[in-house]
Amino acid sequence: MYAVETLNAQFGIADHVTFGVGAHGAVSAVIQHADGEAEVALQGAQVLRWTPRGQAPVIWLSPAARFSAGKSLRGGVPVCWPWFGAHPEDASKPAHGFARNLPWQVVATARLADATQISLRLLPGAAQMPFWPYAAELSLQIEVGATLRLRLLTRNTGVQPFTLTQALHTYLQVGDIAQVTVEGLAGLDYIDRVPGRGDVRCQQQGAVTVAGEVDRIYLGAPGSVSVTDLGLQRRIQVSKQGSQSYVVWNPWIEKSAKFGDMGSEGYRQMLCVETTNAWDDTVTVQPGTEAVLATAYSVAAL
Ligand code: TA6
Repeated sequence: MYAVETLNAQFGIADHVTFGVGAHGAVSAVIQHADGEAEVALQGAQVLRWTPRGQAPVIWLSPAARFSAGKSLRGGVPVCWPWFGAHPEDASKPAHGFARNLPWQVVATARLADATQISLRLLPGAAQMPFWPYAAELSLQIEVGATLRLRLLTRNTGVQPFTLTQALHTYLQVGDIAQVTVEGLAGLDYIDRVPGRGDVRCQQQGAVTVAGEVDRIYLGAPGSVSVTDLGLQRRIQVSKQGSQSYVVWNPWIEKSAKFGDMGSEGYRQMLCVETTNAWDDTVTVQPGTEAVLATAYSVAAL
């Protein structure tokens, strides 16, 4: 499916963009810049890791992550599109849509002043028509440096509008989840998605902490949030555009064990803070127009 030699000939940039097969088994691009390094799997255009210079990795990839065609690796930044979570009408369809499970094409790479950039594209085809009967072009632009920037662009290339829910489903690496707080969501309503809680609507009191399974869709969340990690003595700043919701998720012990690909105690070293269009934060894309979901991550020592 991917010819690494051809990719390096066409899109490789010495010391900045190199294609190969990673330890996890996926064909990926290693993206380098003086201020940071990342790896992007071509299946799903999935950022697998990002490490700013002088920092511990910021994007978490499960130590048990192993590539298999058609399934995203556990961790990184899975692209959930054209729906977030279970399909609204048919639970037999893949959770979080199909974009993360399909091979994307590299369209460009570039050296910028403050980052190294790679752009990838997905054209949903006949195989998706039975359950997503629309014409669209999906592209993801990734910029790697001291900041990690992701820009997911959906263009409606058909003649009928469609409505999206979507997410950049980011797994952040933390020192110990017991010493982590998320600021910037206080006072917002959230939907509690933990099974058995009935999708009850709650209000966030103060900073978010995790001492059990957390699966929340925060609504009316226009701005940025920060993740304070006492274990790694750092603060991760998350900003976004094109979204009014965030998802905060940690599977905790029991669900991690059921997944089987979280690694032992993996749940202690990760927290998903996802930039989303989820729940009632949907996006309708008219023919000939485009919608952008963008997010950026930066880190500062405490
Ligand atoms: O974003 C949180 C969530 O929807 C959880 O409910 C859980 O399902 C998680 O995504 C991971 O989903 P996945 O299909 O990647 O195992």
